[in-house]
Amino acid sequence: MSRPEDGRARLGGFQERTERALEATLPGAGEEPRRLHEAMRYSTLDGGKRLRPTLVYAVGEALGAASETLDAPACAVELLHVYSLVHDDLPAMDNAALRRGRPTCHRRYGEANAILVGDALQALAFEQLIGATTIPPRRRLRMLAELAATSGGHGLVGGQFMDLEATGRRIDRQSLEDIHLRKTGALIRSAVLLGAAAAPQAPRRALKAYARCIGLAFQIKDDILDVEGDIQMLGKPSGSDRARGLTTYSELLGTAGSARAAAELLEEAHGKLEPLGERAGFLHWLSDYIVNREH
Ligand code: GRG
Repeated sequence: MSRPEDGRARLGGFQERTERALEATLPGAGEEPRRLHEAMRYSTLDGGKRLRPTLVYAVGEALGAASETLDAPACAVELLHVYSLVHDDLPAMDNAALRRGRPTCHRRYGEANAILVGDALQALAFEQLIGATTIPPRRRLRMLAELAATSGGHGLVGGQFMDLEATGRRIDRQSLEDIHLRKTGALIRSAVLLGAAAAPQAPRRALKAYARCIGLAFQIKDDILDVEGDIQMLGKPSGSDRARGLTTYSELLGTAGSARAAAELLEEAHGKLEPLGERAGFLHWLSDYIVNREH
């Protein structure tokens, strides 16, 4: 992508498309039980950078997938992400007060309701894919298998479990990487692989390696922002990871060392996109954006 403004415009386009697709997917606020559906909409709509759905669209389009087959996987990944945020913010986990610049779901709707909101969002993610009949059944099954693996004990839930066990203990870089590859990394991998699964052919091995690099780089940047960012930009207070006693990249490598590690992973990520050639223009731009973002 030659001009930065072209990248921004495409990101904006995918963000708007995601918003429309989510709006069409979520139950209406007037549907019973109303408060549950209102809370699901509150947590999901009108917020967030939509990086994961954008990755679905970007990978799918680069590989020639029909654009109407990408809305369902893009929504599914974002719904799973929002579920993980709602549950991660709960008092038993992060006990966070703010998310995306607003009170967290449990602060606004109560703890028990927020647990149910997360559960319902997770189920909706799978329903989305099951009902996406424009995607041939074999490809849909592949997407469902990937999303299920991302959700379970070897993915988000396992990573969160390990994270809780490591709270208050200093862990080494290898263990930290292991946790983040299951949490943040797994969702980003799903986004990339669901986009790939929508296409007739995909260089899956290169894309998996790309997703690994960009997932880790995303997390390292998240840790840097947790030290350097401010509440206005982040939509939540900074310093929350350290306050919870979690080991962070910034703590292990220092801010300059973390920035170097992120830059190395970014360079590696660019290299992994080589098999896509010129079709990967926007993915290159998006990779830079993920690592250089300010929130
Ligand atoms: C299953 C409870 C449970 C948790 C799963 C992925 C995960 C584990 C928790 C997410 C919580 C979290 C804050 C992780 C740190 C990195 C991260 C995913 C930050 C938020 O992602 P952004 O910056 O957020 O893309 P927006 O709001 O832009 O979508």
